[in-house]
Amino acid sequence: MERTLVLVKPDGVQRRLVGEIISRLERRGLKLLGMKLLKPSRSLAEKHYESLKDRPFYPSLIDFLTSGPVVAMVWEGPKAVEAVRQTLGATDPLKAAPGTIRGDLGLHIQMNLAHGSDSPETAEREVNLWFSPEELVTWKAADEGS
Ligand code: DAT
Ligand code: MG
Repeated sequence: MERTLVLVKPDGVQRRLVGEIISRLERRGLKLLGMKLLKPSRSLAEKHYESLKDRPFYPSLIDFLTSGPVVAMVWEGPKAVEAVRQTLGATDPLKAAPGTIRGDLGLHIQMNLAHGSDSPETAEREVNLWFSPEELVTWKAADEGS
């Protein structure tokens, strides 16, 4: 089993697409372990996108991520990292396949609705950055085997 961090970015919250995005991840078969709404601090956003700090769009990306509330979530499942990235679609919504969140709901590369960790290692770092261990719940679904 893998865990991965998902953020509904400020554009997704402002467009009232939180439920739509959660619904798609639930229907994919992933399990929700933690969720909260918060307006990220600059420091949190900078740590989150640390690996992109030399890219020209980085200042604008930090401004965007801190511009309003986001919904941060941890989802679990087999190959959850890859499954979430597939359900999100390509970074640029114009290149994202129809049927994906970004391909169906977005047009703008920065306002691309949601974030998903890009590897199991990144996922571990990001889950620990956004959540404390007490904020994550381990539970068993009725349709899971023992
Ligand atoms: P992803 O969110 O698909 O993992 P990423 O980690 O490469 O993509 O980039 C993080 C975010 O930065 C991305 O969701 C949107 C923004 N971004 C990426 N490439 C960009 C570009 N060329 N111009 C503007 N924003 C960009
Ligand atoms: Mg990324």
